[in-house]
Amino acid sequence: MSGSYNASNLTVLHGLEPVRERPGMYIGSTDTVGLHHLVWEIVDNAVDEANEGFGKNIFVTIHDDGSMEVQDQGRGIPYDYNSKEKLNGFQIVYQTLHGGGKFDESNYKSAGGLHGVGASVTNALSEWMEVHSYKDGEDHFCRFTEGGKKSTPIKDLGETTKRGTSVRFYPDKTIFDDIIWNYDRIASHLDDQACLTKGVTFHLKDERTKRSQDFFYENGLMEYFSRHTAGKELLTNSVHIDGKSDDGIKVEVVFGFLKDNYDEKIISFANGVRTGDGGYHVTGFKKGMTSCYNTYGINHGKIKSNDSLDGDCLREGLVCILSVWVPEHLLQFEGQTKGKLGTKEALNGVDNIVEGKLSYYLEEHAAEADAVVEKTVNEMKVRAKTEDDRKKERELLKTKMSGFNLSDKLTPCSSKDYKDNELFIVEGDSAGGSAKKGRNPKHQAILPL
Ligand code: 0RA
Repeated sequence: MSGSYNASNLTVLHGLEPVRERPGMYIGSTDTVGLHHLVWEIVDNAVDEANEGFGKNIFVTIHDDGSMEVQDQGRGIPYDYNSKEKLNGFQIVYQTLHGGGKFDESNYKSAGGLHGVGASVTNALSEWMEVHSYKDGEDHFCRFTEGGKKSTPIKDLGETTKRGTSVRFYPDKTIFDDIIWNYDRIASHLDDQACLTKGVTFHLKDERTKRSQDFFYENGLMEYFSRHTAGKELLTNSVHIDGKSDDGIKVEVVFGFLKDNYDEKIISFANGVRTGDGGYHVTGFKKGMTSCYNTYGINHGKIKSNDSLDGDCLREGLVCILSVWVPEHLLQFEGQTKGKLGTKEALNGVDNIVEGKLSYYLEEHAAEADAVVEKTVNEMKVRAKTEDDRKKERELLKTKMSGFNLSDKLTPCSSKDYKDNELFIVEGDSAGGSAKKGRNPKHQAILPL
């Protein structure tokens, strides 16, 4: 495929240069984590296309030569010339920064890359990239080289029965520490994506080892929940809530409580990205949930009207999968690794949806609600007990400590006339020894560290 074009046909663009100058700003790092971001960006485009209802399969292949391929069954990239942008479709998607993967700006874009900057970042950090658009029965092809700087003219490769887009790239060795794909990392990412994109199968194939795996969730988060709790005894059935806030934030959450378990496990996502550090959506969920169990507890006489359930105690044994899709103009990630949702609107958005639906659910499932309230009240008693013990222990230590010396290493001076006294802090015991010899014992104290 290479070699059949000549230099006079090459398009030179400077648009991607900033990505090569500061890769960290776009993919976080140039270590193995950053390397894999190149794949997430390409997978995002395929997922976006599937989320819009185009394509039920996404194929991810790690090739023998170290290149990576992602193929979808969507509408195919429109390769024709876009007179407004003065670029063809391949150029817009793969050579334009912040141009995103779509011309028809979809409202809820996957943001697997750090800033959801799009597939052009992958191109910018690749030695080469080859793209096929299978559209209207025809195969159109383009190859980029030198970090997306050069591209062949679009080639019509004739008829095809395929449909969708295929992207294959080889990362730039001068940018990345090592080009070593990690099968497990990719598998786990695709597993997450599959649960968030129900009905779509992600096929992973590793040509190096012949290992392969499919990821598919018919019921999305609910199935993810049941797989995560498999073999564990549940205190309640799982609760499934979904809805859309006034700001257009789509919320889906599945949660339940494990029996005899005191961990809190909240797995959260925002626009398909795992938010390992939580954020406003998680806070909103906690707020809504605590409020509903409190209202239930008070209305049903399980807790006194001026008492309330402690959120931490309530969440012991909780397993929760929370996913939100924030419209692009509100989407914001925070923190060093962008693992935290910074969209403030998500707090009230999630809270309102959870409160609205969970309050009904609890009234209709009183036995389950009672079990959770009872578990929480018990846990609060246990904690109060330890709190009492702690208080007692502190009092005890306080009395023991009276008459306590700052340090047994301190060599005090004899005078109690503080304003004439000096304290010498010296490094090490031997320095302390010398200082002791040369000091004025009346006014000079020595403390070796
Ligand atoms: C712009 C418009 C249309 C599809 C796409 C972009 C598109 C981009 C990518 C990138 C990877 N896979 C993709 N699949 C589709 C819609 C074109 C139409 O309406 O036919």
